[in-house]
Amino acid sequence: HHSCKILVVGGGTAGCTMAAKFSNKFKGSKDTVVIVEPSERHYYQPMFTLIGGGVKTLESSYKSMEKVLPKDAQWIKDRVVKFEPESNTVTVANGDSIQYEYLIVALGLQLYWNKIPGLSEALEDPKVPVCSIYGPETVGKVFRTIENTKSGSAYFTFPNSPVKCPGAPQKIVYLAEEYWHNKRKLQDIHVTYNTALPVIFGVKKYADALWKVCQSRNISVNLQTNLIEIRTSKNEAVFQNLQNPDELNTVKYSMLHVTPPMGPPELLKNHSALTNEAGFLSVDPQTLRHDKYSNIFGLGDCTNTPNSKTMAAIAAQSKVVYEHLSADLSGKVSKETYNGYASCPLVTGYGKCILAEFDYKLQPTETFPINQAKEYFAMYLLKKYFFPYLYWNWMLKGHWNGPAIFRKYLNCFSRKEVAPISK
Ligand code: FAD
Ligand code: UQ1
Repeated sequence: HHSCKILVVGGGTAGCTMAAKFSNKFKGSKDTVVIVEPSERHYYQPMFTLIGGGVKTLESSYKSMEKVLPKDAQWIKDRVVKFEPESNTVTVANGDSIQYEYLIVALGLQLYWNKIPGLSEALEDPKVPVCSIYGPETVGKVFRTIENTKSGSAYFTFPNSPVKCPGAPQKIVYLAEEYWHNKRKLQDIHVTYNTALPVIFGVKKYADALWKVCQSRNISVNLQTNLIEIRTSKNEAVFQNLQNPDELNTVKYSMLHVTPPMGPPELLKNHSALTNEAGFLSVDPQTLRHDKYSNIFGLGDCTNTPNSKTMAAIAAQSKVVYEHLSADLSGKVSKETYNGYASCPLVTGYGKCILAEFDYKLQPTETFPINQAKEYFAMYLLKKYFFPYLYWNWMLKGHWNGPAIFRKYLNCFSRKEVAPISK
């Protein structure tokens, strides 16, 4: 039986960042901050896109969990199996219970591979040209599959569910297309992006730019088209027209890149007092405090807030949770609010990137004094070199709250409309 002041559940992006912020605050007292996290490895998931494109290695995407979790926090290497918010207790798999004063829930999203019949078997079979950048255990097959594709129809999917980094399913389309272009294979390969969404991207400014990218490169885009089955032995994929659900369309693929359905972790779905109907943790979208239990906060991919589920969002959210929880501890009230900021570096090729930044209202909230809907080499360099550095060295150590503080100053140099900074 343990007890602590602040219990952090999940040691991924959001959990590790929060644990670092509070360990920095309470230096040296090991039972103040406790983290429960079962994994041996901590992955920088944005790297998976570039691994799929053959630009980076899997080894460059992770570090051992022990090295990244803050030294001044206690790590319990186990998984939570039960929440008892009425008695401020959680239970872990080995049966131990942990009592807390404050709980931070950062469980991320779960990938539901099994929701698509045929998918898991197809991914595991090295001879089948079906792959996915979404899992650490699946991403290694992606670039090999792209290299081995010499003709036929290549399909890329976006599922009918919330997705982390909703730009990633199409970034891999652009990398694969450019790879085949450079290898002079494109006359024999037709590239199609089938998305369950009614739009190519949620923010109009960037959607307009992405439509132009697809048109100029002959990439077919089908909206409201949802993958529901894979028939591995025949290289067939079945898509459903979401506007007319009776209409099924079977296609033959020479390559299939799947973004799997995602949702809240099973564990949260079993605790309806903590979640909304879909199973996401119910928090106030401005303060990230739980709707019902005032000593619980949540951030990252597991919450019901309607921002785009990205690391960039977590950077901004982490400051808000930190300020509110710290204010509680000292009997004060914080006015800090989260405006839904999220960012998505939309890699459109080897050396090109549209850096989308926006808020809850889906208004562009750009950091740099240029039109970020354009493709830039500099943004690609940020994605490839700077963001990973920022992540491991600043964010996971509790020192990165997103680019909001730069936005105001950098935009002094432009005449661009700037959305107000949440303060
Ligand atoms: P995670 O980091 O997924 O962490 C959840 C943690 O909870 C895990 O460590 C897990 O082991 C742990 N856990 C699960 N169950 C339990 C349990 N029962 N008990 C205890 N712990 C548990 N974001 C960007 O900003 N820019 C990008 O370019 C970008 N690209 C991406 C590309 C891809 C292919 C992917 C997959 C993601 C990308 N993202 C990007 C999104 C980003 O990686 C996520 O939004 C972010 O990592 C989510 O952080 P999190 O802490 O909420 O969840
Ligand atoms: C960001 O802050 C961040 O978190 C570390 C990312 O995750 C990898 C991002 O992809 C982006 C784009 C940001 C936003 C940062 C700037 C400088 C625009």
